[in-house]
Amino acid sequence: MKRRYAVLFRVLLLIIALFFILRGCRDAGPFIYVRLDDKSNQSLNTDYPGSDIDAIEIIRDGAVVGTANLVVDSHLLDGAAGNTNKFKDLSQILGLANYDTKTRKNYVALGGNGGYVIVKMNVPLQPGDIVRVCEIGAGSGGSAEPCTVAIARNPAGPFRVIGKGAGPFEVVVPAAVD
Ligand SMILES: [Ca+2]
Repeated sequence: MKRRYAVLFRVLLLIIALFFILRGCRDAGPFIYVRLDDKSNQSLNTDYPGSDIDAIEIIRDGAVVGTANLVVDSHLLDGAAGNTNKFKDLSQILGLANYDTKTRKNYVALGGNGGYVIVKMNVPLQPGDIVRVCEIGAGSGGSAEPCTVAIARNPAGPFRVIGKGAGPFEVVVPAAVD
């Protein structure tokens, strides 16, 4: 009987150890995924409903050192009921900002509250880095629509929200992100 308890105890210890090892693997490594969640509730009866994202850039020491290079997940909406979002080309969020003020193209519209996109950056984020979200604001012929910025080590998360803004805006990667 005692022996059986000893075996059970060891199995239990093994399970606990495995749990912590697997958890460590799941959430280790640098922050390299960025998630934008559309928080807008207006301008939803347009061809470009919600937050209009041209690019996500990483700025370090005053220079752009990285951009989004892969869309890993997204949920684009159509805005108001009966409306159609004509800017669903997700490739437009990749690379450097290239919004064309004449043709008013080269961005993706998230579609309003509930729309989101998750991208992988080509450079891991470091504390102190600036994440610049190039949202097409009033200054570029659109209207500024808010979205939140969250970062993660893995595409499935967990994601930590590090800021919110509308129009072109910047958030700093905090030193203590765990
Ligand atoms: Ca673009």
